Amino acid sequence: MIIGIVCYPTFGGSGVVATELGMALAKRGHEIHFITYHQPVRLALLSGNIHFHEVNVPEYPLFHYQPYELALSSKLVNMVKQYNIELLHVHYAIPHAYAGYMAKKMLEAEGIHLPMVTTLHGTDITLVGNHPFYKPAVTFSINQSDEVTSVSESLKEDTYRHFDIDKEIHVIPNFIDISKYKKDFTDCQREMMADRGERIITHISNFRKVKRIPDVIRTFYSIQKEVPSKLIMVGEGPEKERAEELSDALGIGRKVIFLGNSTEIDKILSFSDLFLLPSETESFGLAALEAMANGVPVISSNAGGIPEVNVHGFSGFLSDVGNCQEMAENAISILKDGKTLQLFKKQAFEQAKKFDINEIVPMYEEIYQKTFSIL
Ligand code: GMT
Repeated sequence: MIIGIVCYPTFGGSGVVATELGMALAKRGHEIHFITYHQPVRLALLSGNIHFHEVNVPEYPLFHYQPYELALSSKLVNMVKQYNIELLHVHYAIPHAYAGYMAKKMLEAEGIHLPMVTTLHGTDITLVGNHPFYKPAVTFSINQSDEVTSVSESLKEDTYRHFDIDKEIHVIPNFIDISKYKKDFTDCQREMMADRGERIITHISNFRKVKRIPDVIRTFYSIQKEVPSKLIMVGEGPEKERAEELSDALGIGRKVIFLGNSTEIDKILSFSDLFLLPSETESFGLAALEAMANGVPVISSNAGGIPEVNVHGFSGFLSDVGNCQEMAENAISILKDGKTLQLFKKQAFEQAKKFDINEIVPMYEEIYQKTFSIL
């Protein structure tokens, strides 16, 4: 199949999933065209089946807001015609499903049929898309998609609850390539981050409010009182400065390492002992799955789709949002002795295996086929 993929090219989960999916589909023989405003951060262009087309938005002083949707839908039309793209898969409803629908209609006027699959990722439904300024457009473009998928049951339910949707939503969970996860780190990499005898606790996110970054710091504050440890904070975002201030105020500034955005997530996770994800809402929690695939148990909130990924008492523990005390107690119960930690590491990896790419990618292929069969 010749497939156009539209996504955010950033470090965010939806862009990561779209990129990994595109690369996996290319390996399975499909021709993939990424159409977005930058080359996606995880994209390896070392395959003949992968193409990248940049969307440029010319600046014009009359425009207070530059019209990205317009540029994207025009680019989609041009790329579909130039490369005979047979299907469009858009990740994140805003504005991708809307721009995709416009492209579809423009092509229809020229006698070209372009099926469109929309994948909902979370904040496009639970936070941003819900805003009255966006809601009618989001509802319309979901309903006009040929097929709709969501990354968890929880997100599917949220979508039906918040929007007037008359389409079936198929749940296709996020995935990892389990064959990539081998413990090949050396002690020297670990020792750059922590002293011998210290546990390494990690958090990775976009540092938005929804991630409850102060809860990460507070939970770690209680953990390090009982278990010698370091906290590695990976990512950039609006809450980062506040987190640095809070660490200093609690007197643990030297134990909290802020690394910024990283393209070496797996390396960092491979020498981590525990992952913290206390989010307010989370449709799936891809970062938690990536941690588990690296054999890292997860201490998380029980919000949204996280319980579909992290199993309480097996791959880690879940608590109510904001219950930092319980999160810290659960973390200490895993970290306090080597035997328990090894058991949870093994179990985290076992749980991650259920989300192997080989199980999940065929589900998308099936959805793609469905869009052709209803022609
Ligand atoms: O909030 C983020 O982490 C970024 C956001 C995105 O759209 O890139 O992530 C959402 O999609 C991810 C991939 O499907 C999910 O794993 C995240 O849970 C989801 N974030 C939220 O629901 C807050």
